[in-house]
Amino acid sequence: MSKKIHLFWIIPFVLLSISCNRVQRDKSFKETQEETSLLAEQVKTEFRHAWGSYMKYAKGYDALKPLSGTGHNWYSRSFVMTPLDAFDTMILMGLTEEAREAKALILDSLDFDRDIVVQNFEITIRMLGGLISAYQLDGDTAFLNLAVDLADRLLPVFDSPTGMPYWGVNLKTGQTRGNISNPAETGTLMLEFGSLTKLTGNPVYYDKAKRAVMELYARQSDIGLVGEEINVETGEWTNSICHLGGRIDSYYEYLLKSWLLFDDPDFYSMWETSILAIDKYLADSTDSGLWYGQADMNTGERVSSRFGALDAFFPAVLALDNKIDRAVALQENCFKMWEKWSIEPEQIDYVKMEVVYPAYLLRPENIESAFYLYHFTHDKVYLEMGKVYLNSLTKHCKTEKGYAMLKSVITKEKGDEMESFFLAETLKYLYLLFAPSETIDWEAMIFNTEAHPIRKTWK
Ligand code: DMJ
Repeated sequence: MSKKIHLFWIIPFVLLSISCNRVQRDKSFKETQEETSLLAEQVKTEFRHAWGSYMKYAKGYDALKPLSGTGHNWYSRSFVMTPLDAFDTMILMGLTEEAREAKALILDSLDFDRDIVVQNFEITIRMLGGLISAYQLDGDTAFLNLAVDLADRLLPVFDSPTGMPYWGVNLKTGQTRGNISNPAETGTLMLEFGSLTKLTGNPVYYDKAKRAVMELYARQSDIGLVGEEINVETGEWTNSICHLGGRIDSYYEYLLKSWLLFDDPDFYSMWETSILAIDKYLADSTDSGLWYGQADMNTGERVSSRFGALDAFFPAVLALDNKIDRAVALQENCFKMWEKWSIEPEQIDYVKMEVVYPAYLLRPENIESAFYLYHFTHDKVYLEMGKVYLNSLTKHCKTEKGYAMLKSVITKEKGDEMESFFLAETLKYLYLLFAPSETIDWEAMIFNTEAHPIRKTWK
């Protein structure tokens, strides 16, 4: 009897509290949704400000100089790098008019028949990647034709004795330049060249880019690490420090992503052995949590506790490989690195928590990792991080004529540069963090290292 009375009172109470919780959850979900859509709109507004400034002060140039209000080209003629890098962000943001402007600039002025030596890596990730994603999103075969023309002109870079690419090539003559390269410049070509093979049926692009990766991987040390610099003619390492920062970073990123995009098991086995060595020798569990430092590729001995804005891509890669706990732990520190100076420096010493190199170049990686982690965990902490990133950018980098890099995150002095990746990556990832999850079809696409989405359905 007493049990019955008990249940009589308890059950309605439980039901009531369940329904109250649901109401609260629904309400807070709705509030979050309303807030995130406002934030997504705000990012679009900032994007329009940056793009509008480019169109006003630097139309037709590679990049905007946001303090002087002028344009800047990488080489003797423009490759309209900003419009090409920004085009797919406009499509994802639904900015139809801006996308029309960018498309006209690209198709009216881009041709690669130029007597200019270009850097293979940057041209591949920004332009070849940009053209492939533009073709897949927009459907205009003019983008694909440009991509094929560009890739054919870049192909001579692979004609080294080892098959690892030279630093650069003359787009008209095919003359190559620069025998000292690094893992990032050697191993970050697969998504772009491989996709072109899938889209054209011509195997040459996939085969050459894959051989370059395999040759590099074959030269990793006995303990499974790579160095920072390699001679592509002799195959000898000229610098033996291993880390996750610039010159190595996207080599690791592409081992995993090439597996995910092409289902080619060779890439997964290279990634699997590499991540074991990374976690054994680079990972550093300190009092302040998880970091990844620098080690000698042959001995595994730690050589420094440096980490920076570029290394901050790694939580995204860990999350993509379903290593969520490590990704969460590392992202916590990436965010600390951002918060401590109200915006992240290029490099810090994570043991002393001191700045090593104070610039902020409008880089995306910290934001990119928060975006991946929000997708995989749905933890609102990443939306909170997103708000901080957005506030820091508008507070410290926004100018009347665009967005400017910082020469120092300590003094907040601005520099006259707005890299095209600010529109390709930084604002794209920030927007996608707040945008509805359906904006991206995670099953069907992979972002290249410049945040150009590549669809694996090959249409
Ligand atoms: C971009 O060009 C790419 O993300 C590259 O992998 C690293 N550097 C910049 C952004 O920081």
